[in-house]
Amino acid sequence: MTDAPAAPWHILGAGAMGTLFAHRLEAAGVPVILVGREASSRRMHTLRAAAGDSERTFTAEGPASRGPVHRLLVTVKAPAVVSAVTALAHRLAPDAVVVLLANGRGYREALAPCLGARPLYRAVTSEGAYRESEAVTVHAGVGRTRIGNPDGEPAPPRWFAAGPGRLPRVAWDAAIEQALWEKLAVNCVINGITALHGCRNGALLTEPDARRDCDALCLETVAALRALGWPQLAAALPRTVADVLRATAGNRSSMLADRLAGRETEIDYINGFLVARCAAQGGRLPRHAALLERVRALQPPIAGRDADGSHSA
Ligand code: KPL
Repeated sequence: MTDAPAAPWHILGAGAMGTLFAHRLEAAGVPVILVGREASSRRMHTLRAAAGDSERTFTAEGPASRGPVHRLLVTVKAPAVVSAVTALAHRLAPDAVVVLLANGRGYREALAPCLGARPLYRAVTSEGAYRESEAVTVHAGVGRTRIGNPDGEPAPPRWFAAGPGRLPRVAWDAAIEQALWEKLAVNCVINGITALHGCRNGALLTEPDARRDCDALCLETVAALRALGWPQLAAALPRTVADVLRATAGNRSSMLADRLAGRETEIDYINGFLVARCAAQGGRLPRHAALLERVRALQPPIAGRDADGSHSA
Protein backbone atom coordinates (compact mmCIF):
# COMPACT_ATOMS: atom_id res chain seq x y z
CA MET A 1 0.00 0.00 0.00
CA THR A 2 1.07 3.59 -0.66
CA ASP A 3 1.60 5.88 2.32
CA ALA A 4 -1.81 7.43 1.64
CA PRO A 5 -1.75 10.47 3.97
CA ALA A 6 1.61 11.62 2.55
CA ALA A 7 0.87 11.00 -1.13
CA PRO A 8 0.51 14.33 -2.93
CA TRP A 9 -2.45 14.97 -5.20
CA HIS A 10 -1.40 15.78 -8.76
CA ILE A 11 -3.92 18.17 -10.30
CA LEU A 12 -4.14 17.90 -14.05
CA GLY A 13 -5.63 21.11 -15.47
CA ALA A 14 -4.75 24.23 -13.50
CA GLY A 15 -7.86 26.18 -14.55
CA ALA A 16 -10.47 27.61 -12.20
CA MET A 17 -11.64 24.30 -10.66
CA GLY A 18 -8.13 22.86 -10.54
CA THR A 19 -6.70 25.84 -8.69
CA LEU A 20 -9.76 26.09 -6.41
CA PHE A 21 -9.26 22.48 -5.31
CA ALA A 22 -5.48 22.95 -5.09
CA HIS A 23 -6.03 25.76 -2.57
CA ARG A 24 -8.63 23.83 -0.63
CA LEU A 25 -6.54 20.65 -0.41
CA GLU A 26 -3.41 22.48 0.70
CA ALA A 27 -5.42 24.43 3.26
CA ALA A 28 -6.54 21.05 4.65
CA GLY A 29 -2.92 19.87 4.88
CA VAL A 30 -2.95 17.70 1.75
CA PRO A 31 0.10 18.29 -0.49
CA VAL A 32 -0.64 19.28 -4.08
CA ILE A 33 1.33 19.33 -7.34
CA LEU A 34 -0.09 21.17 -10.35
CA VAL A 35 0.52 19.52 -13.72
CA GLY A 36 0.59 21.85 -16.69
CA ARG A 37 2.17 22.55 -20.03
CA GLU A 38 5.09 24.66 -18.79
CA ALA A 39 8.44 23.56 -17.40
CA SER A 40 8.54 22.64 -13.72
CA SER A 41 8.50 25.59 -11.33
CA ARG A 42 7.05 26.98 -8.12
CA ARG A 43 3.98 29.07 -8.80
CA MET A 44 2.31 31.62 -6.56
CA HIS A 45 -1.45 31.68 -6.91
CA THR A 46 -4.18 33.74 -5.26
CA LEU A 47 -7.68 32.50 -4.43
CA ARG A 48 -10.13 35.40 -4.14
CA ALA A 49 -13.10 34.45 -1.95
CA ALA A 50 -15.80 36.18 0.09
CA ALA A 51 -13.75 35.55 3.25
CA GLY A 52 -10.72 37.31 1.73
CA ASP A 53 -7.74 36.48 -0.50
CA SER A 54 -5.46 33.56 0.24
CA GLU A 55 -2.08 33.17 -1.45
CA ARG A 56 -0.28 29.87 -1.86
CA THR A 57 2.79 28.72 -3.70
CA PHE A 58 2.37 25.42 -5.50
CA THR A 59 4.86 23.05 -7.04
CA ALA A 60 4.07 22.90 -10.76
CA GLU A 61 5.28 20.11 -13.02
CA GLY A 62 5.73 20.34 -16.77
CA PRO A 63 5.44 17.67 -19.45
CA ALA A 64 9.01 16.46 -18.92
CA SER A 65 8.47 15.62 -15.25
CA ARG A 66 8.89 12.05 -14.12
CA GLY A 67 8.09 10.19 -10.94
CA PRO A 68 5.05 8.20 -9.96
CA VAL A 69 1.59 9.69 -9.61
CA HIS A 70 -0.41 8.08 -6.80
CA ARG A 71 -3.34 10.48 -6.57
CA LEU A 72 -4.64 12.27 -9.64
CA LEU A 73 -7.45 14.83 -9.84
CA VAL A 74 -8.31 15.60 -13.46
CA THR A 75 -9.96 18.98 -14.00
CA VAL A 76 -9.38 19.61 -17.70
CA LYS A 77 -12.34 20.29 -19.97
CA ALA A 78 -14.13 17.39 -21.63
CA PRO A 79 -12.40 17.49 -25.03
CA ALA A 80 -8.97 17.41 -23.35
CA VAL A 81 -9.61 14.61 -20.82
CA VAL A 82 -8.48 11.61 -22.86
CA SER A 83 -5.34 13.20 -24.32
CA ALA A 84 -4.29 14.76 -20.98
CA VAL A 85 -4.68 11.52 -19.00
CA THR A 86 -3.07 9.45 -21.75
CA ALA A 87 -0.02 11.75 -21.74
CA LEU A 88 0.42 11.08 -18.01
CA ALA A 89 -0.54 7.40 -18.03
CA HIS A 90 3.04 6.09 -17.94
CA ARG A 91 3.50 7.79 -14.55
CA LEU A 92 0.43 6.27 -12.89
CA ALA A 93 1.45 4.00 -10.02
CA PRO A 94 -0.17 0.54 -9.98
CA ASP A 95 -2.38 1.62 -7.07
CA ALA A 96 -3.04 5.12 -8.45
CA VAL A 97 -6.38 6.75 -7.68
CA VAL A 98 -7.82 8.78 -10.56
CA VAL A 99 -10.70 11.18 -9.89
CA LEU A 100 -12.29 12.99 -12.83
CA LEU A 101 -14.09 16.30 -12.29
CA ALA A 102 -15.47 17.20 -15.71
CA ASN A 103 -18.79 17.77 -17.42
CA GLY A 104 -20.13 15.04 -19.65
CA ARG A 105 -19.76 11.26 -19.79
CA GLY A 106 -18.26 8.48 -21.85
CA TYR A 107 -14.67 8.71 -20.58
CA ARG A 108 -14.34 5.27 -18.95
CA GLU A 109 -14.32 3.44 -22.26
CA ALA A 110 -11.88 5.87 -23.87
CA LEU A 111 -9.54 5.76 -20.87
CA ALA A 112 -9.61 1.98 -20.42
CA PRO A 113 -6.22 1.46 -22.11
CA CYS A 114 -4.45 3.78 -19.65
CA LEU A 115 -6.43 2.94 -16.53
CA GLY A 116 -6.40 -0.82 -16.86
CA ALA A 117 -8.22 -2.29 -13.84
CA ARG A 118 -8.11 0.99 -11.86
CA PRO A 119 -11.56 2.53 -11.37
CA LEU A 120 -12.32 5.97 -12.76
CA TYR A 121 -13.73 7.84 -9.76
CA ARG A 122 -15.97 10.76 -10.64
CA ALA A 123 -16.63 14.06 -8.88
CA VAL A 124 -19.67 16.29 -9.33
CA THR A 125 -19.53 19.82 -7.96
CA SER A 126 -21.71 22.89 -7.73
CA GLU A 127 -18.78 25.10 -6.64
CA GLY A 128 -18.47 28.11 -8.91
CA ALA A 129 -15.09 29.57 -9.87
CA TYR A 130 -13.49 31.47 -12.70
CA ARG A 131 -9.96 32.56 -13.59
CA GLU A 132 -9.47 36.30 -13.34
CA SER A 133 -5.89 35.98 -14.59
CA GLU A 134 -3.09 33.41 -14.76
CA ALA A 135 -2.36 34.03 -11.08
CA VAL A 136 -5.83 34.67 -9.65
CA THR A 137 -8.90 32.42 -9.30
CA VAL A 138 -12.18 33.84 -8.01
CA HIS A 139 -14.31 31.51 -5.86
CA ALA A 140 -17.61 32.94 -7.06
CA GLY A 141 -20.13 30.51 -5.60
CA VAL A 142 -19.93 28.12 -2.69
CA GLY A 143 -21.29 24.67 -3.53
CA ARG A 144 -21.17 20.97 -2.68
CA THR A 145 -18.93 18.31 -4.14
CA ARG A 146 -19.69 14.59 -4.29
CA ILE A 147 -17.15 11.91 -5.17
CA GLY A 148 -17.79 8.26 -5.85
CA ASN A 149 -17.20 5.21 -7.98
CA PRO A 150 -19.76 4.83 -10.80
CA ASP A 151 -19.14 1.07 -10.72
CA GLY A 152 -20.33 0.99 -7.10
CA GLU A 153 -18.35 1.41 -3.87
CA PRO A 154 -20.63 1.97 -0.88
CA ALA A 155 -18.10 3.10 1.74
CA PRO A 156 -15.49 5.84 1.28
CA PRO A 157 -12.03 4.33 0.67
CA ARG A 158 -9.00 5.30 2.79
CA TRP A 159 -7.58 7.64 0.15
CA PHE A 160 -10.80 9.67 0.32
CA ALA A 161 -10.59 10.23 4.08
CA ALA A 162 -6.91 11.21 3.78
CA GLY A 163 -7.49 13.62 0.88
CA PRO A 164 -10.65 15.28 -0.45
CA GLY A 165 -12.73 13.91 2.43
CA ARG A 166 -10.92 16.39 4.69
CA LEU A 167 -12.47 19.34 2.86
CA PRO A 168 -15.67 21.06 3.97
CA ARG A 169 -18.66 20.42 1.67
CA VAL A 170 -17.04 17.35 0.06
CA ALA A 171 -18.83 14.03 0.61
CA TRP A 172 -18.51 10.44 -0.58
CA ASP A 173 -21.50 9.52 -2.73
CA ALA A 174 -22.28 5.83 -3.09
CA ALA A 175 -24.92 6.82 -5.71
CA ILE A 176 -22.56 8.90 -7.86
CA GLU A 177 -23.89 7.24 -11.03
CA GLN A 178 -27.25 8.87 -10.36
CA ALA A 179 -25.60 12.22 -9.59
CA LEU A 180 -23.72 12.01 -12.91
CA TRP A 181 -26.93 11.38 -14.84
CA GLU A 182 -28.66 14.25 -13.09
CA LYS A 183 -25.77 16.63 -13.84
CA LEU A 184 -25.61 15.40 -17.44
CA ALA A 185 -29.33 15.98 -17.91
CA VAL A 186 -29.13 19.52 -16.50
CA ASN A 187 -26.13 20.35 -18.69
CA CYS A 188 -27.93 18.81 -21.70
CA VAL A 189 -30.86 21.20 -21.22
CA ILE A 190 -29.00 24.40 -20.28
CA ASN A 191 -25.53 24.55 -21.82
CA GLY A 192 -26.17 24.14 -25.54
CA ILE A 193 -29.12 26.55 -25.67
CA THR A 194 -27.29 29.29 -23.77
CA ALA A 195 -24.34 28.88 -26.14
CA LEU A 196 -26.63 29.10 -29.15
CA HIS A 197 -28.70 32.05 -27.92
CA GLY A 198 -25.67 33.77 -26.42
CA CYS A 199 -27.60 34.38 -23.20
CA ARG A 200 -27.02 34.00 -19.46
CA ASN A 201 -28.70 31.09 -17.68
CA GLY A 202 -31.59 33.16 -16.28
CA ALA A 203 -32.76 34.06 -19.80
CA LEU A 204 -33.97 30.46 -20.20
CA LEU A 205 -36.67 31.39 -17.66
CA THR A 206 -37.47 34.89 -18.90
CA GLU A 207 -36.81 35.21 -22.68
CA PRO A 208 -39.71 33.64 -24.64
CA ASP A 209 -37.62 32.10 -27.49
CA ALA A 210 -34.98 30.69 -25.20
CA ARG A 211 -37.60 29.47 -22.75
CA ARG A 212 -39.55 27.65 -25.48
CA ASP A 213 -36.37 25.88 -26.66
CA CYS A 214 -35.46 25.02 -23.08
CA ASP A 215 -38.88 23.58 -22.24
CA ALA A 216 -38.95 21.45 -25.39
CA LEU A 217 -35.43 20.15 -24.81
CA CYS A 218 -36.28 19.41 -21.19
CA LEU A 219 -39.31 17.31 -22.26
CA GLU A 220 -37.13 15.30 -24.64
CA THR A 221 -34.56 14.81 -21.86
CA VAL A 222 -37.27 13.59 -19.49
CA ALA A 223 -38.25 10.95 -22.08
CA ALA A 224 -34.60 9.97 -22.55
CA LEU A 225 -34.03 9.53 -18.80
CA ARG A 226 -37.13 7.34 -18.56
CA ALA A 227 -35.98 5.20 -21.48
CA LEU A 228 -32.55 4.82 -19.88
CA GLY A 229 -33.99 3.62 -16.57
CA TRP A 230 -33.97 6.78 -14.44
CA PRO A 231 -37.70 7.48 -13.86
CA GLN A 232 -37.21 9.46 -10.65
CA LEU A 233 -34.61 11.75 -12.18
CA ALA A 234 -36.94 12.15 -15.16
CA ALA A 235 -39.91 13.16 -13.01
CA ALA A 236 -37.84 15.69 -11.07
CA LEU A 237 -35.95 17.16 -14.05
CA PRO A 238 -38.17 20.18 -14.90
CA ARG A 239 -38.01 21.31 -11.26
CA THR A 240 -34.26 20.57 -11.02
CA VAL A 241 -33.52 22.60 -14.17
CA ALA A 242 -35.68 25.53 -12.95
CA ASP A 243 -33.87 25.49 -9.57
CA VAL A 244 -30.43 25.53 -11.27
CA LEU A 245 -31.54 28.34 -13.60
CA ARG A 246 -32.74 30.44 -10.70
CA ALA A 247 -29.62 29.76 -8.63
CA THR A 248 -27.28 30.59 -11.55
CA ALA A 249 -29.45 33.19 -13.32
CA GLY A 250 -26.65 35.75 -13.66
CA ASN A 251 -24.01 33.22 -14.80
CA ARG A 252 -22.75 32.36 -18.24
CA SER A 253 -22.85 28.60 -18.72
CA SER A 254 -19.49 26.96 -19.27
CA MET A 255 -20.48 26.27 -22.89
CA LEU A 256 -21.31 29.90 -23.57
CA ALA A 257 -17.98 30.87 -21.97
CA ASP A 258 -16.20 28.37 -24.25
CA ARG A 259 -17.99 29.71 -27.28
CA LEU A 260 -17.17 33.33 -26.42
CA ALA A 261 -13.51 32.40 -25.89
CA GLY A 262 -13.41 30.57 -29.25
CA ARG A 263 -12.67 27.24 -27.55
CA GLU A 264 -13.97 23.84 -28.55
CA THR A 265 -17.18 23.17 -26.58
CA GLU A 266 -18.13 20.10 -24.53
CA ILE A 267 -21.27 19.42 -26.61
CA ASP A 268 -20.06 16.00 -27.86
CA TYR A 269 -19.61 14.76 -24.29
CA ILE A 270 -22.95 16.17 -23.08
CA ASN A 271 -25.75 16.12 -25.69
CA GLY A 272 -23.64 13.92 -27.97
CA PHE A 273 -23.30 11.29 -25.25
CA LEU A 274 -27.06 11.30 -24.56
CA VAL A 275 -27.94 11.01 -28.26
CA ALA A 276 -25.51 8.09 -28.68
CA ARG A 277 -26.76 6.31 -25.53
CA CYS A 278 -30.37 6.51 -26.68
CA ALA A 279 -29.48 5.51 -30.25
CA ALA A 280 -27.79 2.38 -28.88
CA GLN A 281 -31.24 1.39 -27.56
CA GLY A 282 -32.98 2.32 -30.78
CA GLY A 283 -34.24 5.69 -29.46
CA ARG A 284 -34.13 9.03 -31.25
CA LEU A 285 -33.68 12.50 -29.74
CA PRO A 286 -34.31 14.87 -32.64
CA ARG A 287 -34.02 18.09 -30.62
CA HIS A 288 -30.77 17.05 -28.99
CA ALA A 289 -29.41 15.88 -32.33
CA ALA A 290 -30.29 19.22 -33.96
CA LEU A 291 -28.75 21.19 -31.09
CA LEU A 292 -25.62 19.05 -31.32
CA GLU A 293 -25.23 19.90 -35.01
CA ARG A 294 -25.87 23.61 -34.50
CA VAL A 295 -23.39 23.96 -31.64
CA ARG A 296 -20.80 21.89 -33.52
CA ALA A 297 -21.22 24.29 -36.43
CA LEU A 298 -20.31 27.20 -34.11
CA GLN A 299 -17.05 25.61 -33.04
CA PRO A 300 -13.76 26.89 -34.39
CA PRO A 301 -11.85 24.59 -36.73
CA ILE A 302 -9.48 22.25 -34.83
CA ALA A 303 -6.33 24.14 -35.87
CA GLY A 304 -7.62 27.40 -34.39
CA ARG A 305 -8.75 25.97 -31.07
CA ASP A 306 -7.38 27.24 -27.80
CA ALA A 307 -5.62 24.32 -26.20
CA ASP A 308 -6.46 25.42 -22.65
CA GLY A 309 -8.53 22.52 -21.52
CA SER A 310 -9.33 23.45 -17.93
CA HIS A 311 -12.69 22.80 -16.36
CA SER A 312 -14.25 25.98 -15.00
CA ALA A 313 -17.88 25.36 -14.05
O1 KPL B 1 -22.80 23.28 -14.87
C1 KPL B 1 -23.16 24.26 -15.47
C2 KPL B 1 -22.29 24.74 -16.57
O2 KPL B 1 -22.37 25.90 -16.95
O3 KPL B 1 -21.50 23.91 -17.05
C3 KPL B 1 -24.47 24.92 -15.12
C4 KPL B 1 -25.16 24.10 -14.07
C5 KPL B 1 -25.35 25.03 -16.33
C6 KPL B 1 -24.27 26.27 -14.49
O4 KPL B 1 -23.88 27.25 -15.39
